Amino acid sequence: MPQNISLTRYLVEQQRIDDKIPAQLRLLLEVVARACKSISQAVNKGALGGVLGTAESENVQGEIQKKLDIIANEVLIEANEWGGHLAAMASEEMDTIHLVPNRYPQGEYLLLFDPLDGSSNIDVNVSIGTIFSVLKKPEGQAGVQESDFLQAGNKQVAAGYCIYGPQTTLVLTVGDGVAMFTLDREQGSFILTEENLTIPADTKEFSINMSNKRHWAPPVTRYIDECLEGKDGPRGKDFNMRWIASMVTDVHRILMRGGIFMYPWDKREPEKAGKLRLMYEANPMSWLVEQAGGMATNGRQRILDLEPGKLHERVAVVLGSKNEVERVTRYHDTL
Ligand code: P6P
Repeated sequence: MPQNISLTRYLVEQQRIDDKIPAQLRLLLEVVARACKSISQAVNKGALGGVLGTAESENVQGEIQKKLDIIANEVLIEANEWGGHLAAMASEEMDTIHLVPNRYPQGEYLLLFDPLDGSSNIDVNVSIGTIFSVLKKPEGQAGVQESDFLQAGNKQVAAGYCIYGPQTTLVLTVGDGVAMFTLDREQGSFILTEENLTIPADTKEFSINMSNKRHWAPPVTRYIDECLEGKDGPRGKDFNMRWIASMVTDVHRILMRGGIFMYPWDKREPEKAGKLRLMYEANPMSWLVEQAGGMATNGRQRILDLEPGKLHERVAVVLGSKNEVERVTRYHDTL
């Protein structure tokens, strides 16, 4: 691994090599990274910064917002408004899209984000993160409306997350593999620490909230039961379980060492399809996982091919080590 390659140098070199990163997209990614550095500072202050606890308000999902949810959302909005690279933004924390104010130049990109995923972990000092997805504004139209955001995940031009944990780490794809950058707080810059992250096709580690077991569909119950039977059952090997209840952290573990992450369909709210959001959680994470050689479905279909009907649409998620995700799909096809 070449030493001390900053995010900026990486993006410039990637742009020079295959022009996958036009100048405006490079600017967008650098601005998002800078915003993540500010969010990391606020998260790391914790109680000392008076940023813990709830904000006495609800988001569009009907969830009580944490103070840091709102801070992170505002940091991302303010950082991205003036650069001229964006046409509009969408966030888990906002009912509808946020247009770039007329006083600033309009760009050709659409930015979607979950500003602080894993909020329930904020007050107990467990890793959380920012998830982002970049789409292009449809060609040849002046303004932007919410319907312009309703594009399948296979239309993304960039996707990534920043995890605020023992290290602050930015993980990014522009469609040419997955790169990881670790924040060097002395230099104040993200330094390339892994290129071409690869998810092993097999695993012995599953990630699911077991307390929901009685609500799952039979194929998921069968898959998890077989994992729990271990080497005495049809799988012939023992499994381990991890559930951090912070998607960005569970998915990061899978990108680093393999595994299968599941937030499946649940009969409690059948019309919602699942808990996680398609546009700014499942789509970016699914592209990252596929770019690292893994697989991502809703149990039956490739997540990146799903056509969204609304901005805050939810979806069932099964992603990670390819052979395990394929097994879950087979069980859905047979049950
Ligand atoms: P549960 C966090 O609130 C989140 O949206 C994801 O980050 C995480 O995977 C999931 O919800 C955890 O849900 O039901 O286990 O609390």
